[in-house]
Amino acid sequence: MQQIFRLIAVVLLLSFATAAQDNKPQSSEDALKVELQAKIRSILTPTAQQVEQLRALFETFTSNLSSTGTCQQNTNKPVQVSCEPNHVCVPLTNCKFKTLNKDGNNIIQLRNANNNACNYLETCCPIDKINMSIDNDMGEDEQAACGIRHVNGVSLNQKAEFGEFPWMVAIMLKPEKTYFGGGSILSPKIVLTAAHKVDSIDAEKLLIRAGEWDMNSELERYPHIDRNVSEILLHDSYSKTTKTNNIALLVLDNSFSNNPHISPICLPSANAKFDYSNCIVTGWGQKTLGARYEHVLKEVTVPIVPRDECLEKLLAVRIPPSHVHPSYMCAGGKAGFDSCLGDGGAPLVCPILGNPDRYYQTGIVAWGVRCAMDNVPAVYTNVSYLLSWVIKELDRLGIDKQFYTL
Ligand SMILES: *[C@@H]1O[C@H](CO)[C@@H](O)[C@H](O)[C@H]1NC(C)=O
Ligand SMILES: *[C@@H]1O[C@H](CO)[C@@H](O)[C@H](O)[C@H]1NC(C)=O
Ligand SMILES: *[C@@H]1O[C@H](CO)[C@@H](O)[C@H](O)[C@H]1NC(C)=O
Ligand SMILES: CC(=O)N[C@H]1CO[C@H](CO)[C@@H](O)[C@@H]1O
Repeated sequence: MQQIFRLIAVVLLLSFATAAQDNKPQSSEDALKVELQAKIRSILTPTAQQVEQLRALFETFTSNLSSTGTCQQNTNKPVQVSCEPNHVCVPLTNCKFKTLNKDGNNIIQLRNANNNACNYLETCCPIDKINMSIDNDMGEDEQAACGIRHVNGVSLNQKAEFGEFPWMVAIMLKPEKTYFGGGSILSPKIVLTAAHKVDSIDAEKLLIRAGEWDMNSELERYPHIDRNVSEILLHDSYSKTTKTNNIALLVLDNSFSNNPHISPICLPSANAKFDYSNCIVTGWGQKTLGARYEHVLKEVTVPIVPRDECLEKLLAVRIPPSHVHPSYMCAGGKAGFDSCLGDGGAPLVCPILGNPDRYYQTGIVAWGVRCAMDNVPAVYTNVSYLLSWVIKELDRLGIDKQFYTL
């Protein structure tokens, strides 16, 4: 039945598109309605109850035909699909049934078994509760403080929630917009990433996407925002051959305006205290080596591993300590929980002691030995170690410290 509804929805929309093109007068529009209804009946020979459902669905789509026959259906909106009697799938924002929260919190429920007729970013909404014109106020208030995670209950399957890590950006390659690596926002115009991701590429080739969550969907509460890169700054002592001091800043051509789902991460102060046991790495990279890139942002909780212990564990898999420059640090090493290929440049953040909902960026995903192997930590750029360079550059660029300071 589900399939039939989808089919009808498509048929109806196509018909209206045709009607709109022809700019038919009222009379032929009415004729079209009658004809469509007759067609649907003849194709389906539905039961009385189904007729009622179809009528409701039909009314939903026909209600927005103006008297000139012009289709008012916003063609950028996803096709509405009936999910149960007198309900259609609409973006969560457009169903008055749900309470919405400006922060982007508590909005997304991951695939819900009772609601699996709709895309997981949509909801099965009673037809009389649909409001396609609910205001999409972006809440352009003050710039949000740094490092505030929008915690949203449990995260299933290591997936993050929409808007949960507002500093997270995807670095993409133009013109195809292919996912290339991760980064984090330090200020509306500055992105932090790993130097090895951007040491051989022109700034014009890069596109920075903030506020993204599901790469395959446009149904998120707030749209993602893309920015071009005007300059790539590699650490003064970065070595392309040995990859030491693996840190870079990207200067954007335009700022990310204030949005509830886009805000900076905090940089640690020189004597900052972290909770080392519950750090989080986020990215759209693979979960395990060979897996496909994730469409939905994933988060993995990893502990920081002290340097001595890390060198020992890496030596056990034949990585000599000399390969782990002091500008690197280690985290993770629990089978199945790791950053992986494609996460390069993505932030590793740790809760601030005494301030558990706020985070400092402690690391940048750099390299590892395969992925998610038991007892083999992954290697991250140590942000604290290279902090003086970052601050020096931010000061030179005239970036207000308030953006990235707790
Ligand atoms: C739909 O939402 C808009 C914006 O919030 C509101 O002004 C309007 O009254 C709503 N319409 C209905 C029918 O509730
Ligand atoms: C980025 O630059 C390209 C030209 O290279 C331009 O067409 C595009 O609109 C720019 N995008 C943004 C988001 O500024
Ligand atoms: C990172 O570098 C800082 C500053 O040199 C150092 O104090 C800290 O121990 C390093 N972190 C790790 C986990 O190695
Ligand atoms: C299904 C649908 O999009 N219905 C809309 C038709 O237009 C009115 C007002 O323009 C909206 O209130 C409906 O939600």
